[in-house]
Amino acid sequence: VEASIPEPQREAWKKFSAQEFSSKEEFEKEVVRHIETTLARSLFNCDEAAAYAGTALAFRDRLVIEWNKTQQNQTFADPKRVYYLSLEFLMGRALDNAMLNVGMKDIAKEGVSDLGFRMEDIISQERDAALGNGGLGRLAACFLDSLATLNYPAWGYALRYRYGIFKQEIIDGYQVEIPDYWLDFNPWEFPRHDVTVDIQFYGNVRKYMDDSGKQWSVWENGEIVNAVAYDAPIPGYGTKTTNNLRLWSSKASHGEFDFTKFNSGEYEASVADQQRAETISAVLYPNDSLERGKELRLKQQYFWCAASLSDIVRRFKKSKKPWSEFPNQVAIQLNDTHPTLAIPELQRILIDGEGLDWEEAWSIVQKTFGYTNHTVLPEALEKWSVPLIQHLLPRHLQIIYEINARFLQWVEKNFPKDRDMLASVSIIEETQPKMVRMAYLAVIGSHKVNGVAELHSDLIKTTIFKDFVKIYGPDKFTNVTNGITPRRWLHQANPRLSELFASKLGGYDFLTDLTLLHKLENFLDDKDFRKEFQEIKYANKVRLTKYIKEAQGISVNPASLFDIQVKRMHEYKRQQLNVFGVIHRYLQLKDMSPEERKKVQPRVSIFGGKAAPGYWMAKTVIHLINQVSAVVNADKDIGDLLKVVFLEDYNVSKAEIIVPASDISEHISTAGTEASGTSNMKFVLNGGLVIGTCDGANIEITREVGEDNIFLFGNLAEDVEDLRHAHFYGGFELDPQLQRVFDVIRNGQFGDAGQFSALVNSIVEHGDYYLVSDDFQSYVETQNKIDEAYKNQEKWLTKTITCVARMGFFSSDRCIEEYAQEIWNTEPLPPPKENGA
Ligand code: GLS
Repeated sequence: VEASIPEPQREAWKKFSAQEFSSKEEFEKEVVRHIETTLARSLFNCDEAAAYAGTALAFRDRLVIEWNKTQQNQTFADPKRVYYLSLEFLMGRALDNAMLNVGMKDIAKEGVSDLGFRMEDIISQERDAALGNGGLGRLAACFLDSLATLNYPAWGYALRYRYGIFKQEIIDGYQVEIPDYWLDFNPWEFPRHDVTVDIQFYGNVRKYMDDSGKQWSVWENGEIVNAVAYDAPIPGYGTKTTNNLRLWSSKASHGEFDFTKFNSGEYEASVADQQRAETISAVLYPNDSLERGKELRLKQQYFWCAASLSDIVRRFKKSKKPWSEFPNQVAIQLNDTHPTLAIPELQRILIDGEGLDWEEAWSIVQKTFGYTNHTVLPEALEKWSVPLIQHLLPRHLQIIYEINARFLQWVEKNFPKDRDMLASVSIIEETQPKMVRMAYLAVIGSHKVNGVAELHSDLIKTTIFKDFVKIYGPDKFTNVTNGITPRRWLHQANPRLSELFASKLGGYDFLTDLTLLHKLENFLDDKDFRKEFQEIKYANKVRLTKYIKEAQGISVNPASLFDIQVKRMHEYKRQQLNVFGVIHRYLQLKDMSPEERKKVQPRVSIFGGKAAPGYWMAKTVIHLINQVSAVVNADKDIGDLLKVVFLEDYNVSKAEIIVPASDISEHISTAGTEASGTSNMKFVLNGGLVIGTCDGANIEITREVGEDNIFLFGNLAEDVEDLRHAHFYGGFELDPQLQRVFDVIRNGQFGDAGQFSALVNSIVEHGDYYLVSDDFQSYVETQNKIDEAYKNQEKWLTKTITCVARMGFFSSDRCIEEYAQEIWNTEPLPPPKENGA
């Protein structure tokens, strides 16, 4: 029974119900109250950290009030809800976003100034919520912003990692990983100790028949771990809708420790269970596009899926609707295969718990789930060993086998002549040990499968899911090209540019309809606009210049061309191609006469990104970049003509400084490997141009901005296989310019050559899988074209403004509308009009 206040007493509640601050004075009052009472500090010991805390708590109160109203409204209306299951949400900082989304930043800025602080200092006190690795996790964060902004009733579900992605330090040129304990002070979360779910692992399955002759399976004798909910409010922009991100934390089911053991003096053993349980949600696995098959990771996945589904099912059951209504009330999106266990888990709940028969349950499951694929890289496709699943989740393994058996029977019936097909589409891979192919299970258990950019969505249909297209037909597969939220990636990261656009377009409507930016093309000849646009870019470069000096101690000239590549370190993303290009540039500069050097366009090459701790080759590339940086930056001969910077610990809040400062950004993956990429969109939206391969969303960016406004180079996806083949069988001829780069590396010009031999050999001896040698020449030529183009600043400016004007398509609002229509079949639920409003 739900607790509820009786009617006569409700008047008192209404009278005293919490109110939002609406003026500067009320805001200040809230900040001071929180500093004095919540934090027990005073004006005599209020530092920037305390001022941040007070400000954050004042805004948190506001969000909670709206959060409560949103949830109440949704409970009454009981619309179809969207649940976005993602193991990663790379949220970054929340305060600035909250202030801008509720539209109170200006008031707050004046308020904190009255209290003796500067807003920038306060904002920079906040630690990033870094519960993700890279693009996949940041996409999930952008989607939450769009879902709330567009008033969709939607929840995110993830894990409350005690440690987010590690902090990166560079020591002697090497990456060192430092744990990120981010929960010291987190004003944005609400523990919901009343929302605790029992999660079972291990145990056995018992079958029995009830009096009516019905067969049941019971999963029993397992180990129980508790999942405790922690909620974070997600405010929409320009709307009162405030959605929920629910993070699960693991806890031992018997409380702090085992009393029996404690009482018999076994103190260590008494807490061991507790620690083992808490380990489940302790740490985010730091791999991007790479799976490692560790038992703890599988435990995380099940723990999170089971807790989330139990929550979703409980909410559905409150409505007392029949089970057949479940898919009309619930849409669950699987962000990659990480939550695939939700499929057998829902089937288990429906048949073992609710007594539905298999067919009825399975039809509900398939209608409920949608699956987004984010990569075709073989090393990222998840497979779990059958013995491991058998041990950890015995009932789920039975269900997976049953799903597979019924699916294969159906395939056999419909494609009787195609024997190879059965083995190739089976969920079970017949290796030693047998493996469960999670992507196949996700395809079979969902009603729609989508890729994240056009090329990628085409590729999945012709490669990894080819046979499934034959089986289900092409309509099950669709594309939703990724997008980014203009609130964070324009308005928040680049406030001056946003303001300039608002002044020209008559307000900030473009922040919720990014296609309105097309009207900026009307101002291409407006001298004031152009001047202001250019000044803002320069100011952003100055801001980054200061940051580079502060963080890395390197002085760069903001008038140089800023060439930026920031993203996870990965061989397929080819930071090695970039750094080889930098070495080539350096060698050319060294060859030049002083006269020739005068004609050179000065450039700063900026890198940033984390390597997975176990990814040795990616770490080697980081090391090489840092060695090159040390040599080049110290070369007096070269001066400002070339500087090389590796920015430590790239994350969301640093991206907000880096992205607005690019002239050129690099998106140079081997064609066919980068599913989409999303930073490409962010850089262009902020008035930078792109050098890129015909890969992922670069292709659609080209379609939108026009070929003249992007620097494309390199081989096409369709030629990659032949080129790889040729490396092995056609002999290998190295581009002479690249040969020279390798020679100087081998001569030890950038430190101990032995350190880099595996990197060089991966290209010259081991088949150059990522086609660095094939693309090197066109990469270098294209960089030269960029130098030339940059010299004509007026033309360059025209290109950048044109590009920004044509970025409307890449708003995550457009993505969410596509998901809502094509996959979820859901409608927005706008907040009710307030009394008198
Ligand atoms: C990724 C892809 O590698 C990116 O290209 C893509 O933009 C992102 C979001 O769809 O997903 N897949 C992955 O495993 N990590 C990613 O960033």
